[in-house]
Amino acid sequence: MSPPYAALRTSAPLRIEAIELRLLRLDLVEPFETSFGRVRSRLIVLVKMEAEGLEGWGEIVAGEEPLYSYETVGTAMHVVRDYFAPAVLEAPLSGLSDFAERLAPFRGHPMARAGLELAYVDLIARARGESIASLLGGVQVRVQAGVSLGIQAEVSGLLERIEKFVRLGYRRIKLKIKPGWDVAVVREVRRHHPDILLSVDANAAYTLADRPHLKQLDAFALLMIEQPLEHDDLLDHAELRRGLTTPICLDESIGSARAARQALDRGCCDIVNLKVGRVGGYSQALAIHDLCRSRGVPVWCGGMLESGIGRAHNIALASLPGFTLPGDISASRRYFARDIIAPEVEVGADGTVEVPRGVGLGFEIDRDYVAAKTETVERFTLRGKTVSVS
Ligand code: SMG
Ligand code: MG
Repeated sequence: MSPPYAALRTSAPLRIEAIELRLLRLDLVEPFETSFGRVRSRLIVLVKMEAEGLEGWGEIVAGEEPLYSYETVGTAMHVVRDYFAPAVLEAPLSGLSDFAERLAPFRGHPMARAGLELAYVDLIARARGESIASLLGGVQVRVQAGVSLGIQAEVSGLLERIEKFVRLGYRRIKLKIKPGWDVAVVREVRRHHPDILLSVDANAAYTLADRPHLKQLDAFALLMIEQPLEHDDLLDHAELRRGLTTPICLDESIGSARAARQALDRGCCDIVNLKVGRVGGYSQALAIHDLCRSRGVPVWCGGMLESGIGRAHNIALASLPGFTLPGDISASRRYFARDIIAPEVEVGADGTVEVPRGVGLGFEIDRDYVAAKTETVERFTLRGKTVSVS
């Protein structure tokens, strides 16, 4: 039997007529602090692809600085402008296999690659008159919401925020941790909330030498500890895992389906945080999903503080059957005073988000707001490039 997303692997040839890269800055409703630094606003890179009178939209999730990963807004603009866009524009594309082959000569830059691929998938979905979720073979009509809470100046501030999101119905609370903001903080949170689904994310802030320290987290019935060790490490995670009872989840270390297979084969993790932006797009994300599902490894949908466009793609992906744990999928208003999609993403009182059924992304793009926030647009066609700066 062909997989549900066979229509994505091979689809009717589409000649991409233009690709636009648009930069816009959105302020976060509050700063977000992780073990590697603090973010106050997001410089969003939107990708628009045009073909046959249709538009597809994607987002590149890279940060402004190489902290979460080596990719940045600057490196992504460079590789798309100089390599990926010319390759995509060169000849009609007939599905994700063709797309992957077209970009295969180039190494790395999965976030830049994903931004283009997301726009292409939105385009295919619109050309077929289907939602992205249905094109992917999504089965869940609502997906489970969770919230990721940054490091705070005081534990009291963290407790207030947990209180608020638990009251709003969010199904899982994730705490960012780092040396100096870990065991004691988790102990205090557990004292106030003995029963919530609670996880922690270290963003690679520890080493194997910290094992005795991390072992103390075993006392708090955490759902998982996410990415405790180096961003590109697999094997030390396997070693750490043998000494802990808290399940280990990998995020940064899973950059591809191959990395996922190696991680599962070698016992490096119990759970996978799947981000379509981090792994280079839907082809890789679907392969990782299928692999984890076949091995009984739970998967959940991560987030990169995306605008509504990136988040709409995350929601579509999270509708697949292997996404059994709540994701870093929160309401638009948790991130921005105003989002760039309509309607905005809402979390229901039961802690779930509806998977839109409309064509493509399933959300309208708030074009006035996008235009008001746009800083630059670069447009690429077969004939060349035009740049406009507002
Ligand atoms: O989009 O809700 C979100 C953010 C979730 O914590 C989150 N993301 O390592 O998982 C992670 C971080 C990466 C982004 S830090 C800028
Ligand atoms: Mg993470």
